[in-house]
Amino acid sequence: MAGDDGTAARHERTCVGFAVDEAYALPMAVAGRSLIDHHAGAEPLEIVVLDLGITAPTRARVLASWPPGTRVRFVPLPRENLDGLPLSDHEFVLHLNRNVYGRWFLPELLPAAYRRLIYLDADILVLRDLSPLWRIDLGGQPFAVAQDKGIPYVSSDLGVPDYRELGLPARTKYFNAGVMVIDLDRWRTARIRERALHYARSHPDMRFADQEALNAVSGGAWAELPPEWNCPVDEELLGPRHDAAPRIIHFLGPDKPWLTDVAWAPYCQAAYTTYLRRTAWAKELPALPVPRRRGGHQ
Ligand SMILES: [Mn+2]
Repeated sequence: MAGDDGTAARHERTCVGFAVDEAYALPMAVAGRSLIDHHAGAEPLEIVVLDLGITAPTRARVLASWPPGTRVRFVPLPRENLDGLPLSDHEFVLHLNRNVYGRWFLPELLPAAYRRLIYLDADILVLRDLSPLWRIDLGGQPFAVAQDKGIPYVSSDLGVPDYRELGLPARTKYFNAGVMVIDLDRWRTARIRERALHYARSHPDMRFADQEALNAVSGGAWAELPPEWNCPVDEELLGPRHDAAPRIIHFLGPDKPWLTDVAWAPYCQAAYTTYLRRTAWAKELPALPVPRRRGGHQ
């Protein structure tokens, strides 16, 4: 039946989304290249970039970093949308600027044809085919995410300080927002963006920006991804004795592999350099100076 066919076709439409500014175009080019090079699904890969101020030459450089034929769409978000959103002075998030909130706007800026969005931070590397996430069961929840290894519960340090006032049990799991599989209809119906914005504007002392607000408003109502979909990079993971099988590795925190003043372990730098060499930034490092304080957003 035509109706059934239409529904089925819509279910097929999944896109991968990034949300970056000029300074994070380089890591996005690297992350995107690692994603594309592992893509083995039958569905064509479609990438949507929420553009938080990428210049035209840098946009061209991103496109030159990815194989011809990759379907890429840039969607601009005016910065005024992010005015007044809180940034804390906690040491672990001093590198973040307001663009960290940009990802909240991505679901509503996508064409209606898309059913599912796989949001990726730019500070990640994809090491396996992501196609299983196209149809992973979300159990009726608006999104699937992995529990945060460093902030496992809302009651953890850097978790959700107001968890009691929100009626959340102390052991409510806390997730990392760097990899999210989003059911777009449910995200919009649950008004995640509006509720997170309201939370952020009414909690100016928030410690962990977008991630804290998303955890606060979802209150544990999310599907859980196995940890291999969002593995923080540490010695345990990438060292000689690791036995994990990461599908996505995530360079959490203020130290990033594209910053030349960070001394990464050789095996960690090698993983990054493999994909960096396949981009249009391969021959010039460092390509973009990123200030250490408030210079990043992921
Ligand atoms: Mn990140």
